[in-house]
Amino acid sequence: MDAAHKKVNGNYGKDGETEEPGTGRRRGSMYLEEETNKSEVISCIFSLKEEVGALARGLRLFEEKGINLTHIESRPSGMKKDQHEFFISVDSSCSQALDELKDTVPWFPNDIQDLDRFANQILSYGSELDSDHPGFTDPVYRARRKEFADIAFNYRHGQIIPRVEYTEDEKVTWGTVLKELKTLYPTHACREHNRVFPLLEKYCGYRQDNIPQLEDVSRFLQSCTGFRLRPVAGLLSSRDFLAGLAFRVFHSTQYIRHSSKPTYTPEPDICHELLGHVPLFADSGFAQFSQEIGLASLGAPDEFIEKLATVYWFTVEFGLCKQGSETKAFGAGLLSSFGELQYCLTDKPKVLPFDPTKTSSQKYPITEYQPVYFVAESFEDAKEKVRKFANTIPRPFTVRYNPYTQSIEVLDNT
Ligand code: HBI
Ligand code: NLE
Ligand code: FE
Repeated sequence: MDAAHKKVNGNYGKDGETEEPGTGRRRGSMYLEEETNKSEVISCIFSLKEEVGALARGLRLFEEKGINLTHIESRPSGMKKDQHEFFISVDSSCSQALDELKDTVPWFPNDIQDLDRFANQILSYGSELDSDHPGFTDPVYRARRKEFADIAFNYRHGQIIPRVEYTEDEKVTWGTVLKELKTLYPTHACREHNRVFPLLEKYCGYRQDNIPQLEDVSRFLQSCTGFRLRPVAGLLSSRDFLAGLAFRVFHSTQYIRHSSKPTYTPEPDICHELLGHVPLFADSGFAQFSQEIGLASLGAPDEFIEKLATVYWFTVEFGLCKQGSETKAFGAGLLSSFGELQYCLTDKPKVLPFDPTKTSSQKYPITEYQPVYFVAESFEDAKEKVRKFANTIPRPFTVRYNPYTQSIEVLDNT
């Protein structure tokens, strides 16, 4: 074995624990990781689901690109029982072709269980707070955040979401946020939010003196639209976060904002998730719209992920919609913030019609009220527009969610 080969093998084991192998049923499934070395041999690893013909189909991709393989070996995947990992070397003259193949399609989850792989990919470790966070200097708050982060890190698909006993301090914070927002909902929230909210009070323990449990809320959502919650330690990348929506899975934080600032936080927290997001995910039109963004994101190139994240921002987070002759709020960031919910329907911000081609390139601040909002005609209309927009994303396949198997079906366009 040459030195280069050893080097790659060294990474092989390490990366096997943290990286994202694909499933090999299609182009988008192949995850390639490359190593170059002095002797001009290029090596990489990819993984395939164990099924008849998987390797033959995988190797055909190399053939199509005219890539000459000089070495191949395999081992069972340490991460997934039904997968094998393949270590290959190619001629250095094939480096560009290999880059093209790697760029073809980023990895994305195929089955709902694949979402377990996102758990420890939190942007800047979940329990670490930025130094300007009000809880940064509070050791009690920091320790508490660590407890929540551990629940999320250990969670696996299909498990019951662990119940949390919230402290008196935390309940007071929740009560304050809920009380203030409830005075605005009748006039400022969209009709879907106002329709669902009483059901959450009736079935899920939404009360001023009680912070609802994610498990109860998740079950309720599943009975409404099939959406479910999964606990998450902090911010996921846009790509990971949006992929969850394709499976009707919403990654939800479980901790609450610091008590010193109940009316505003730049981070998602349980108030934001339960008061802002959950009521809308119980609406079938909105659920379909959200899943559509998620499906559009699967395997999309980075620049489109950014565009879809922006579309998400101006709809699911900060969207306005027409209802009769009025404009109402449906974005969760509005519905969980007393100040911004009031502000968004005044004449101070600029309001533009929702149009994904334009909306997707609008710049926005994340720690202050939005200077620009977009208003949708309806969830149905917004969904159609996102679907058309998704068709402009360069992908060599189309995707469809199969709710019976809870997996993504890929239709090859090539
Ligand atoms: N991660 N946990 C979590 N919660 C969010 O609301 C969230 C996220 N990552 C990205 C994100 N939201 C959006 O701003 C878009 O990038 C999708
Ligand atoms: N600013 C919102 C709030 O205070 O509830 C949270 C927004 C999270 C994206
Ligand atoms: Fe949110």
